[in-house]
Amino acid sequence: MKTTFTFILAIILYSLSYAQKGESNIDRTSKNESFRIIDNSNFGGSQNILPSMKSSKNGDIYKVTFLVDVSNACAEGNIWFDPEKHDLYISGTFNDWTMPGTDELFKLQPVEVQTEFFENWEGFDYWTTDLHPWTTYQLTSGETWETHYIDFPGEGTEFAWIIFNPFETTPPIDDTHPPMSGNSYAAAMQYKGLNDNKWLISPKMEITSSSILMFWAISFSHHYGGGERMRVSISISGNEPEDFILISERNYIEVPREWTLYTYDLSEYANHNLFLGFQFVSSDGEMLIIDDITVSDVNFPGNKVYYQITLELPEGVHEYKYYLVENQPTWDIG
Ligand SMILES: [Ca+2]
Ligand SMILES: [Ca+2]
Repeated sequence: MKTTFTFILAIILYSLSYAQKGESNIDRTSKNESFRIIDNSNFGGSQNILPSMKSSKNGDIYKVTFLVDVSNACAEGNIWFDPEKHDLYISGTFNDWTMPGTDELFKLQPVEVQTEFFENWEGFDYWTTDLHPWTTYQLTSGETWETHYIDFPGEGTEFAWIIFNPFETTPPIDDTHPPMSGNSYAAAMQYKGLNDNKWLISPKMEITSSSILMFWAISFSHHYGGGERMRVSISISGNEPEDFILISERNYIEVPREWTLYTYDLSEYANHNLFLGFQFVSSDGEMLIIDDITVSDVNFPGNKVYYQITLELPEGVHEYKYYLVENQPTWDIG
């Protein structure tokens, strides 16, 4: 009876998509507190309650898991969901709209959800050298070399890393130096001295046993000898250069003139909060370019708050809503 269940999901998803539009999720006639949704997502998706469901069938009963991201959920009365103070209940047609807070069977539990860290540098202003929430450090000082055959904003000035757009140089060089994705990439340029040392350090993320780091890098040119030199490091303490441990091979990698994929298994750092460090260490180079940095299966503690409940439901149409409960049951349903 798969088709019937599809119908159930359609109803359920309809209910959720209604919630995602930022409208009130419940009648305002009683003392109800429900979630209305405010779009305030700053990482990944575009809604701040992200519904996700898994189900399996056992006889006539479907086991349905409801998973919600309540990181930025706000209840009526402008009450922001606070995991320290509030509980989360589900109520609906399947429990005759039981008063939230009266039956522990319908209480959602907090869970950790793995997601992917991804940076393609498309969310930054072109030519900015402020890469927040990434951190940059410049351990050398002095102006960068100018490039003979192109001009671009900020060329020749002193900076650590820059968001470089090859479509907007004069002349454009997107044909010879295209990004791995989109319009831009992060780049470090050699300063007017030898043995450069410029760091690009990621936001913090919690590593799991299946986390893998992948990124693409390329040398701008080989005018000055070998490929640009890079070191890849991690820190499980702070995000200052001295906190980092080298994970790339030898003392440095020489990056080819073609886009090259680098992959590092991070599983040995599972359950640690970790920063990634990309270090430009060319001796007398030109420009190192990085794009599309991915870390699979990470947690973002303190950033995302997920709650989950699994219910056994018969075939049929079920409508439901989520309710915030503080201290005592939220409302009488008469
Ligand atoms: Ca120039
Ligand atoms: Ca890009």
